[in-house]
Amino acid sequence: MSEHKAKQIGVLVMSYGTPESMDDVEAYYTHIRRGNAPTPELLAELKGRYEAIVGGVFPLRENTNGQVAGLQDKLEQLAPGQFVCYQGLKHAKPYIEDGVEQMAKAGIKQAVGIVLAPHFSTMSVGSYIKRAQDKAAEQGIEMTFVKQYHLHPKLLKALTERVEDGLRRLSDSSGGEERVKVLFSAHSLPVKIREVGDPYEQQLLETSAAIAEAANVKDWQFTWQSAGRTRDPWLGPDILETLPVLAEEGVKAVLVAPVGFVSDHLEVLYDLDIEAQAASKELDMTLERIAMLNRDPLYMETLAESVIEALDNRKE
Ligand code: FEC
Repeated sequence: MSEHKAKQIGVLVMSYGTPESMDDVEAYYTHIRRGNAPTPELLAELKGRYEAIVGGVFPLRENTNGQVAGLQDKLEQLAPGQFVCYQGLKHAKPYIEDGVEQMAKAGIKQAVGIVLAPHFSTMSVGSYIKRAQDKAAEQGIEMTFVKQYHLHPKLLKALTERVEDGLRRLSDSSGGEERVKVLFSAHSLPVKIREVGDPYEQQLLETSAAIAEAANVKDWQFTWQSAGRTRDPWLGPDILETLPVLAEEGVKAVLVAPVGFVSDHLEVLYDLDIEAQAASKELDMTLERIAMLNRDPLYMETLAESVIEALDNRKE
């Protein structure tokens, strides 16, 4: 092991993961379902959704790769030679454990973990952290984690700019319609997260309120999306329930801001751009969506500063 590597800090950048090809969808879905293979109907339905987003491409892979590279560049600017990024995915290769193992093989002794999702839930970020922590302990790596960054000023700035831009587009596409509603959204989770005092809902509302204030948006609300296909009750209302209520209230134009997500992927490109878009057309409403962050420089700075801060806090 080189002396240099032993002093470098590993950064485990964790993301949801996506299949590598259509043949991979079954294994991916089985992993999401904790080893239970989906029924043929569920599998066909999921493959259909991937087919619908530009013919079965998996944009999340390229976007995650870009974000990891972008974070590495930004860290290099802020602290030359100090950090080296590794990727660890929740439901696809390279898995979180693979990323930790790669760090160990490279001789890394100290690492910071960060998830490409700004809000903490025991069921989301908490479970990424647990897997990374367990593997790091086994490999003798000392790890610290960024748990959330939902109020980082640069994240809020990037999202506020997108809301302002979305409102301009909406004004053009709806012919200057006055009854405009901004709908902030995020991935739903099972209602049982409330039993453990999970901060997820509160953090999402805080992000939404901060952006609304900065963009001077008076008429907004939060709604859920993309609930899983399980028997558990999920947090609601879902966007597909919210849209008809808004139409009933006379809202004619909606800007969706999926602040719980940071990339273009299935839950945005299908659930919003295809499904919610079709629902709004049925209701005679205009719907626009804010652009996703992907490799936005302000998002890269948010991640880099959060990593450095987590490391500094640990040293104190
Ligand atoms: O583009 C892609 O290929 C992947 C898009 C994708 C993202 C994503 C993010 C989150 N999920 C979260 C929670 C759950 C829970 C279940 C669940 C199920 C699915 C299924 C697909 C899927 N999720 Fe996902 N999620 C993405 C895709 N998710 C596909 C399976 C089919 C379906 O139900 O639609 C339910 C698991 C179970 O069966 O018990 C819970 C959360 C996030 C946002 C935070 C994060 O990125 O980690 C929370 C992107």
